[in-house]
Amino acid sequence: MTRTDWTRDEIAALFDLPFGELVFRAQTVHREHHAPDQVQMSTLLSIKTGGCPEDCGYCNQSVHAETGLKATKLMDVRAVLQAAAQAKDNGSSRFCMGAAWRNPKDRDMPAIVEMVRGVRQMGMETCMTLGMLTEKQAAMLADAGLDYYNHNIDTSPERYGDVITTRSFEERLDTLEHVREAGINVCCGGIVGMGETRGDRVGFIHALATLPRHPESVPVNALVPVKGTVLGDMLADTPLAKIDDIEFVRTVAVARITMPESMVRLSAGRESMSDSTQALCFMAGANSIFTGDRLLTTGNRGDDADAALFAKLGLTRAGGEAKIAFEAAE
Ligand code: SAM
Ligand code: DTB
Ligand code: SF4
Repeated sequence: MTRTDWTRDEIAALFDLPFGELVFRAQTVHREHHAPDQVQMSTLLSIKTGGCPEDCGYCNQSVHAETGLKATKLMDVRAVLQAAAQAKDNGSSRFCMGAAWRNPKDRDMPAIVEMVRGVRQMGMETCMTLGMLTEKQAAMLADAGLDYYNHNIDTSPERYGDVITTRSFEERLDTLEHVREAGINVCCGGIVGMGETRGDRVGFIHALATLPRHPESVPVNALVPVKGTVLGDMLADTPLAKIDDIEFVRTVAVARITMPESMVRLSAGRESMSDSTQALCFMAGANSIFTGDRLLTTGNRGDDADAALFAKLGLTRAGGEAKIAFEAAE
């Protein structure tokens, strides 16, 4: 039985283990539930960029950030499907569409539903991240065949109000419940490296690992510091607040041990992460990444660099049928 009754003390004790012991345990759990050499690949597309009324301190798409990012309208369905076809061609098995919204408006839903249907018809898994959802909107997405909904808790419940003031941690949980009840797979994780304490990282993993059912997918992002955002500027002024690589790997390992069946995704922040740190993350149980040279609005490592890394580590792509550049690098 998968445990959902982890205590904060147990999670703190995992974080405290000698590094070798922690990674060994994470790798052992990983092998019991997943193929150790397989990594699932998802591709992101920002279908509606910028101009978001929320004040998430890490995000360059917030109207409260001074980043000069140009706001756009919701993309055309056809253009979205073209981008999905390209992602499939590049070997990705899941297409994740993100919108800079507090929540979708009902008038946006028909286009969103068409995007889900179209991407599914191409034989790819679909994921959407659109902000808060009502029960009705979640049911509409489920009806359209949406496979995953991404909605992050981002940090510990105690820290949440320091990072975002325009919504509450509880509202996040409400949407997650609507998504679950609609029968859509849950993708939920957060960001480390926002100047939080070890205790916050414990609280963050604890909140995920004690959900009534673990998210099928847990993205662990390292903050991408963007100038003009509260947290990007904070990090530029206090470089020591940057998360230590080993502490990042510890967070991945504790996520793997406490949520054995979930896919743990090494998400934002890979562009500035060394090959060695990423290799440690894969050893610690990460088994999914975002492909391509763009996340939503910021850079990602790109397929060539990933192909070289996978060849070096002997990792293979899980799922998806398309041809892939990864084989070319071998
Ligand atoms: N607006 C929707 C929402 O917030 O739920 C969906 C899009 S939002 C950009 C998706 C997630 O991206 C956030 O929850 C956060 O975890 C992550 N994210 C945003 N900006 C980031 C950054 N600068 N560094 C790392 N992760 C980031
Ligand atoms: C998640 O946890 N990370 C992805 C996805 N879910 C939507 C987004 C990362 C965004 C990084 C900043 C950007 O590129 O805009
Ligand atoms: Fe808006 Fe999402 Fe960015 Fe927050 S993370 S400002 S909700 S786009």
